[in-house]
Amino acid sequence: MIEGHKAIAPPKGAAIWDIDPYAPEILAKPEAYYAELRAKGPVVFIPKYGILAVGRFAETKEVFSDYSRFVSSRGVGLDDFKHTRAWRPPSIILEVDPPEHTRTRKVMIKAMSPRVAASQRDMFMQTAETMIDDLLTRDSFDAVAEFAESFPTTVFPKAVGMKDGNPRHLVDYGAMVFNSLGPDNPIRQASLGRAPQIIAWITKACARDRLLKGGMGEMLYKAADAGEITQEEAGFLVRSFLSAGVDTTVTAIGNALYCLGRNPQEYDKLRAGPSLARACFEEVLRYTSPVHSFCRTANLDTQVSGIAIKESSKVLCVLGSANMDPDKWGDPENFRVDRKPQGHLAFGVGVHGCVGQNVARAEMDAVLTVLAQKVSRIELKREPVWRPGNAMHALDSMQIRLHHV
Ligand code: OVM
Repeated sequence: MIEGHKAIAPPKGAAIWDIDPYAPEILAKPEAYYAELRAKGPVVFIPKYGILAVGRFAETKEVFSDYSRFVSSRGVGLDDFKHTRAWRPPSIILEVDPPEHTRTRKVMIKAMSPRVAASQRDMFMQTAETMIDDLLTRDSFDAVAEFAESFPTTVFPKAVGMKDGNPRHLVDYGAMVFNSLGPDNPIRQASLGRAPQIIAWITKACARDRLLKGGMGEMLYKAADAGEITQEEAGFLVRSFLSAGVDTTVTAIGNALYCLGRNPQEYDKLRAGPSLARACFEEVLRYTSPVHSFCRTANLDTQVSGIAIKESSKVLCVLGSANMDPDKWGDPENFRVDRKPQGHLAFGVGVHGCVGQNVARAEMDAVLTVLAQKVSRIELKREPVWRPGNAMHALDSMQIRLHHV
């Protein structure tokens, strides 16, 4: 056992690569690691953890979407739930397989339908306007703490209908959930170290009596009233909102400001045609892959691109690398707001593909549309600093100035 999973032997024909994909310097600056991973072969063996890794577009998509061979129920991080106790009761949507997954997913699809996302649009727009108006008065500020974190932690609790939305706890809980997917390294330890207090707060916040009528949280309890899920399951699905809805959108906003600050000519294209906001977001997702990797576990002996994969193998699916594969994208290194990168893997793919993507897109659409209206230039005041995360590729700090139109 290494890190809560069964270490496998190198499969015949697989490249062996002595690297730690969870080393902080790689997580902070992953581009060279992505390129080398793709160059090594379709399936690569990593001795440090006794796992496999895929980073070419085709194999990453194959492993990530084939839920019958590559299951999520054994955990989507390095821990194999068949051999190790999960650090929290597993998610009843992320960490399950069909057919169980289908029932809970259906309830979540309804709670975050395009119609629900559209009904939040005015609130998202008003918040973006107020926030950006205020930031325009500042000489410079940290885009992570004062924009990327503030926007989702303001609008998301409202969309869910939380009576009390503690921004610090929401951000820290997201970090716990995503960093727990890696090995037992200092990154994971630092996040889980804050666990007991935050878990207690999160658990309380998921209860029905903490949720306002009309929010997405209450919709889950209504699905329970209708017999689609149990009341207890409704609470767990609210927990999924809070696990997956904050850190992801915080990261996406920071990464968007990074892309647009570094590529002023692309930002000018967005200003000239604010209807590019949606396309711009997809390109930010492809180019920065906020969720850079998730695992699957082989549930049987199988093979991928001619490489034999043994039952119990953990497969690290490097979404960030697949989204930079030149065989798929041609010129992946160029950030182009009008690329429209159909089929990028930043939201995953297949039955587990991000169920909140309508809400995420509505939030980003508001942020990018208001930026394009009010801001002529996003000036990076200092070299941005990335924050190593076991599953998330996020900024730690980025001093910027927003200029008036
Ligand atoms: C959940 C959950 C947690 C993290 C991520 C996620 C990307 C879901 O608790 O269901 O989806």
